[in-house]
Amino acid sequence: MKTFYSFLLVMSSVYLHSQCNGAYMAVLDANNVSTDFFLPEALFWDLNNSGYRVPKIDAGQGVTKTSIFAGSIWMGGLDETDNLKVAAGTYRQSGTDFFPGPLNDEGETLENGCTDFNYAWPITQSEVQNFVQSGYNEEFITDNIRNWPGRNNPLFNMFDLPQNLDLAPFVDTNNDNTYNPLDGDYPIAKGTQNFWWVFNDIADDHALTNSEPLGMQIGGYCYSVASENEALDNTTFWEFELINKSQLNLSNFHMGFWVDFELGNYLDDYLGGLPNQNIAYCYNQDDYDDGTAGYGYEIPIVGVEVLEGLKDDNNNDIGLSSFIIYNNNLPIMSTPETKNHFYNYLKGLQKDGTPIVNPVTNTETTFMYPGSLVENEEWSLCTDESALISGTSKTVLSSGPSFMASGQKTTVKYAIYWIPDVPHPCPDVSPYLQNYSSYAHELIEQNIALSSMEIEAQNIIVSPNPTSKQVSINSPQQAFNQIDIYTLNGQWVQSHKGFTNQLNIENLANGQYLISFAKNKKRIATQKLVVLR
Ligand SMILES: [Ca+2]
Ligand SMILES: [Ca+2]
Ligand SMILES: [Ca+2]
Ligand SMILES: [Ca+2]
Repeated sequence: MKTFYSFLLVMSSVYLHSQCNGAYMAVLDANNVSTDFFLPEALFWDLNNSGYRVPKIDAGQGVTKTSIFAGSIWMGGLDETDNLKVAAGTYRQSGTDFFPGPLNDEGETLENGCTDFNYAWPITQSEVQNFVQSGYNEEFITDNIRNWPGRNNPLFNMFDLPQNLDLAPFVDTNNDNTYNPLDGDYPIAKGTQNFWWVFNDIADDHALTNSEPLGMQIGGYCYSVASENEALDNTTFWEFELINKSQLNLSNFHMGFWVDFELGNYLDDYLGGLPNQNIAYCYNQDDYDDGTAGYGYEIPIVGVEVLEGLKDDNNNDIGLSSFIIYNNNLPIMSTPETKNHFYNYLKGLQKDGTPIVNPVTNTETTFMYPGSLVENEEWSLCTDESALISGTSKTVLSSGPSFMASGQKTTVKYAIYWIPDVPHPCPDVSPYLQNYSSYAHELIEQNIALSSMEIEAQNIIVSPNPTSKQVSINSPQQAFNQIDIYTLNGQWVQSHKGFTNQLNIENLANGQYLISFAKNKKRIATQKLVVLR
């Protein structure tokens, strides 16, 4: 475990008092991963030590190994006068651009927002399931359900909840746009353990990028799943709902995930990317990860996938649009200092705005080291011995460019995979990461069902319901192009691609199901379907 230089900590603590910074640390630890995150934007560490610990071990069981030192989010775009606005987080040496609390509909911070919202609200799937299965019995309203900061929650008693703001996500059972567990509403719990928190980029000066603020509200949501499935048990999920609460549209908007990987001993770490799989990853330079911090001869790989990126003009997912590596050994890829440097890295350019050139193909690219590690003819750190990559390298996975209209919401989703004991050096990483990715995508599909009846609008009418053999689907606007049916436990049972107004369900056993409608892979409605013969 690498410890951050203490003189920088002294500096940052000065800023902690002068800025409206977050000062709350949460721990996500439901499965084989235990990770700290320090609100609002300092992910995977406690502002001192690396805190993405895998495997999770109890005290006295040996030396805790970590696989990521720190992470955060970056974003940037142009306002209507082409003024560049950037917000980013790194190590907080000079501070950060992000501050706790939501914004009101005028895009302003709230009184006490910085202190009231200096908290990550936890919720577990089991407390939600117990409440739902009890038939919304009041006795099953736990403190976490009671104090979930859903819109206009009348039971909330931590502070005066600001009214008429969309805050933490919930299932609105009675569709009245108010979170009230007494009406059977309940928090969305996608994982065994989940946290929600909210922050913005306007409550104080942008100490990192010196940029003017974008006027963005960001809802953070992370979760992990305790599972018999090794892949899910070694994965964590991180989602950010961005709302442009400024009065200005933003064009050429990019969203980045900034990661300082640390594979055990950080001094022998290598990095690469899989553009077609929306993944960047860290592996070990050689077949032995040295020292007490190292993983020894059983070396894992760690990958980050952009599960859902920003959308293009046709609302298609852009996914991973660039992957860059920077460190101070690389003159033209050194630590960013100005908002333009941060933005260039978000666009997959070099620090000065010139393109990256793949030295093997001699073509311009936005992806560094995208080559297979087992092909000698591709650009990777296994072939590029001249690379000045070191353990102090940082990576930025970016998605863009996109348009963020004033008032627009969009959500980006990331998964982090930790795959144990992958043969080194130069591992064939793609199949391993693909395997983990398939389970993550399957879980996302199941979440569609588990978060269930959250949207019953869209004028899609399923009849008859209950039904025996066939249902008619009335959707005058042809609002969907995929149907999926799940059990109430979230197990997928049937799909139909494309629009239809008749669906055959005679293969389904008697029981209750969730029928989910999606347009271009984005769920738009879920309803309960009862099969009875
Ligand atoms: Ca309600
Ligand atoms: Ca590192
Ligand atoms: Ca290492
Ligand atoms: Ca080594």
